[in-house]
Amino acid sequence: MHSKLTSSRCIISGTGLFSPTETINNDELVTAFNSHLINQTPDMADEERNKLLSSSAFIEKASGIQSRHVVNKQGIVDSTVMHPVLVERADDELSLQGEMAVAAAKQALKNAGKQAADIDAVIVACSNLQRAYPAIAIEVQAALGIQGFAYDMNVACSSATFGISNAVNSIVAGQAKAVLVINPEICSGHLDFTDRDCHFIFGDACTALVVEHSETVNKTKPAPSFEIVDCQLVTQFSNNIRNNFGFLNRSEENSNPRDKLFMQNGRQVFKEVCPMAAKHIRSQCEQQDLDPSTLKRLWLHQANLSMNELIAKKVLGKAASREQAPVILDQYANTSSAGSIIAFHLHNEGFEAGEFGLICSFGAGYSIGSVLLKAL
Ligand code: CO8
Repeated sequence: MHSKLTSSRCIISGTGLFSPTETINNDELVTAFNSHLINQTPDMADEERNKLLSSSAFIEKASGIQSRHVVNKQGIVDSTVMHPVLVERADDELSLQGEMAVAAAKQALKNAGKQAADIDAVIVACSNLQRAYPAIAIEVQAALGIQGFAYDMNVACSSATFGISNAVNSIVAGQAKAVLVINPEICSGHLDFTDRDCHFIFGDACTALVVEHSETVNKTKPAPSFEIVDCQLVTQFSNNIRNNFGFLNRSEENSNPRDKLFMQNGRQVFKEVCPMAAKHIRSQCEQQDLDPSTLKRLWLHQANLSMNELIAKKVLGKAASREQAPVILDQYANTSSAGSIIAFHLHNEGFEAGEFGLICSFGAGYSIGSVLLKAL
């Protein structure tokens, strides 16, 4: 049982990031894509085929992405394979997703000045879970030696912000004093590297945050503290980002293998999600009596550079500098729910006490989650 805490202020007290060591730049990815296309279309006239080739120039212009971290490079850049190649692990070994989660979580614990014994809940929140059960979160809980409870959850790109909101609710409800929210995203596993429209979009990474009660924060920890002032969540059904992978696939006869991987109508997503996200943030600020132009930093979901520039401009009322709206998608690509947290982890410096910043994720569902933070 927990001792009674006197108020219910929740703090992000430390963050962690695990980046796989292997990276693929646009040229390497495009070479693999184009070689695969040439191998698949031996009878096509060059003139016809040239129209179907991918290009680094397009990728950087359309998305802002230059490179991405991946859990396995060799399989992805081999034009005869075109997907990550992984070795299946025995049930008594730590899973790959568990391994990424443990690495990011250890860093977050260190930055928060916490031990495993100080944590009483683990939430693994991400777009793609490696297995149905037992929960990756429970495996991570055991690997770290944490007591209490753990569960997995999935709200696609908004998994981290919805996870933070759940952590706050658990703390306010008295179920937990300190929660680890972990986002192990292996997006390369669910990406069709032979589809020109999306082969460049994603990368792999894992982030972790310690969310805890204000009264338990370690005063000598290395990381800055941010109070969670408000979490706002919204969802609105859309088929524009969809993945039909699921446990009934085996039973569904003649189903299409392509839609068991990531699919999107990117243009439509862009058009619909940008105004939704900007309106969402502005209305959250209004409810908090906060002028959105005074937000010191916007840690936005990292899917597309133009999308972020547009949203930041609509929120702040003028074009945002890289300092105001940090960009990490150039080096990480879209890491789904980890993206906004990577931006927060790498760019949370320079705050005076009382200044505000905001984490906002947006993506499949559609789902939007925004977390208003005040520097302490
Ligand atoms: N190389 C060269 N040309 C290309 C390529 C390529 N690789 N791809 C497309 N083209 C061509 C097209 O054929 C088209 O040609 P034409 O004009 O002749 O028809 C032209 O380039 C323009 O194509 P688009 O209109 O598709 O290009 P856009 O400018 O719209 O850019 C983007 C495409 C980058 C996809 C852009 O639309 C975008 O980023 N949209 C937003 C996407 C987004 O935010 N999605 C969120 C999804 S993430 C999420 O929610 C998490 C899901 C779970 C993750 C699962 C892990 C896998």
